[in-house]
Amino acid sequence: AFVENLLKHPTFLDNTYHTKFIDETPDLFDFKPRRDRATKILTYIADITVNGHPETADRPKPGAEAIAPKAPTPRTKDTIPGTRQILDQFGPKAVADWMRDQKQLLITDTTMRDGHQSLLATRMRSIDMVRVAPSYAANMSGLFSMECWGGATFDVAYRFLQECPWQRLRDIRAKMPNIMTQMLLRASNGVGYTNYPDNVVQEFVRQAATSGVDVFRVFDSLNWVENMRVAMDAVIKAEKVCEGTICYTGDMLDPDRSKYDLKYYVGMAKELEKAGAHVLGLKDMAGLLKPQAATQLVKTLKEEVGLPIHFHTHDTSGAAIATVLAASAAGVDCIDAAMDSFSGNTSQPTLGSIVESLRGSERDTGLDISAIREISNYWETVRAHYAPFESGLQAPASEVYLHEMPGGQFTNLKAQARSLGLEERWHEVAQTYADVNQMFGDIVKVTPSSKVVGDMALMMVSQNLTRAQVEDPETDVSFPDSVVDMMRGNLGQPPNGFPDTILKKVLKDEKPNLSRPGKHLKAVDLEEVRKELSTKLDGAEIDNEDLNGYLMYPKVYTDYAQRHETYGPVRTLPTKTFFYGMEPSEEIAAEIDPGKTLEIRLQAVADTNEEGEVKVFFELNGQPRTIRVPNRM
Ligand code: BTN
Ligand code: 3PY
Ligand code: ZN
Repeated sequence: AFVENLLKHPTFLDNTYHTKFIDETPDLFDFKPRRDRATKILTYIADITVNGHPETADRPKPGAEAIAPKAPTPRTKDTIPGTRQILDQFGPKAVADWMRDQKQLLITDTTMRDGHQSLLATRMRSIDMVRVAPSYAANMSGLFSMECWGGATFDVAYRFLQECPWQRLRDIRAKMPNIMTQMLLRASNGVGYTNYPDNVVQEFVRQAATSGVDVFRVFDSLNWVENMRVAMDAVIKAEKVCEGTICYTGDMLDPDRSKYDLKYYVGMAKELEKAGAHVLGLKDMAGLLKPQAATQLVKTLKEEVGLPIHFHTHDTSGAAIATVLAASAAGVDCIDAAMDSFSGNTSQPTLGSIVESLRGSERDTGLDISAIREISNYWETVRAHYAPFESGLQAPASEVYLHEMPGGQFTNLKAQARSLGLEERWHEVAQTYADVNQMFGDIVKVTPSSKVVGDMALMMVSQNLTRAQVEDPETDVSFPDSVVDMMRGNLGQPPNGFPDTILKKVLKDEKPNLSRPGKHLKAVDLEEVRKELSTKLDGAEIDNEDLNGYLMYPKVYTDYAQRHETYGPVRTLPTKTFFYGMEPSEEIAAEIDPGKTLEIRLQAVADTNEEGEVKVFFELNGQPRTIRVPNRM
């Protein structure tokens, strides 16, 4: 068995065998049958080639425009100093001072996070991001930051893309050493959908900072500053940029909706400043801030609060660029935009168009439009590979001012409605979403509170329930778990709490918990959990990144880890291969370690035998290899 293990060991197969190899490679003495990474990857390709990928079945296929993406040539090999160097050399307060001193409008590129979260159900794979990172570093070094982590990307990476989100972060960071990376952190909800114990949030932030996050946009889904402090303090402790964030909702200028008026936002901004934020984030997750309101809000916040302001919006209405330009004229320091081919509709407004709109003005961004076009062309080719995840949304719409759904939720909820057979009743879902919001007391709707409102709206439409019926003490209603959880206080409290009518109806005699959820959650014994996870995974070594993945998402993480054991580093496969497998005579390359590349050619696929298995014939680095997989079709 030893010799067999030795001969099959990837290092041996790849001719990098050397005399110290046996001493340094104790797994040769582990006689459990263990397959090398090349075999694992071939197994994955064979399986997808024969059975298809479950996520792309019955979805539109990429067209002829889905050619292999080629990143623009970096215009220099030198590292041009950027915002990252300011942070590393002088710290987060210096970044904030620098922001305030700039005349030009600063820009964060959201393509690698919110752009694909809002347009492609968060399905963009790391390889498509990492490949273009050197082009950004060389050709777009004037960007303020690159949003590339957090929000929904964390669990989607494990859950659907079979890749490690931490590795994505490290790889982008390594190839883009001059632009600050940015993440979206849901405060006490981490990158999950519920509040975590304080020490889990602290440990997550520490690890994210260690693995490469520079700017943390911290928000709470009910705008409760009290529930943001643990996360904000952890960012400050890690000496990274803490962007304490206000979520914008409703319509500040509507006298009938005075709950979220100018005074409310100024008050919250002051609280965030006191809590130690370096930058004030203004997060308009649904794209509700109108140009006139932006002028007033930004002007007032600049006067009343000393922090630089970073504005984020979505173009669901089609009016986002007008709002960005109004905010710019009112003195906002930084804004978010997506590269042109990943912009518009539920995503961010168009980066190149903002740059062009400001050209020659006082707030000229100084970014190179030809570099932007090249990078946007790259993203266009990337996007073509994700056709199965396109939402089919045809046009922007003012209906967003009615339903107020966040850009990241809109297409998701639409897909959920479709799967419940409610597709033709979508506008009813939108109206019901608005009704639920009022029933809950007019709350901020952003992950995870937006999911609760969405769950309730879908339940009501599918059961033909009106708001009046739900509120009627005489009608029996069975509420979604997420609604019960939120009414119990497990996401914290909105301004003035939840209305009594809905609380009584959902909780009956149970008393809600009105204090910060983290106060009641017991600290987790991290080393105990590490042992528990290791045991679950047959004694595997658990590093801090793995531990943090498991703490956020126990089942999603272990499922990922088990599939990783079977399929190996499939993140290195081209996106087309990952979702569709290979065709006979096709050749691809997968770089499984720096400088270590597998050249894979699919020779042929045999017929299914009597045991229901299919033999798939490959050439791996010129050597024939046969893989057998079950035919599950
Ligand atoms: C998932 O959707 O469950 C994650 C993607 C990886 C699933 C792999 S793909 C090959 C094999 N066939 C399946 O149906 N699931 C696994
Ligand atoms: C997220 O939390 O994922 C969001 O994008 C909220 O806007
Ligand atoms: Zn957003």
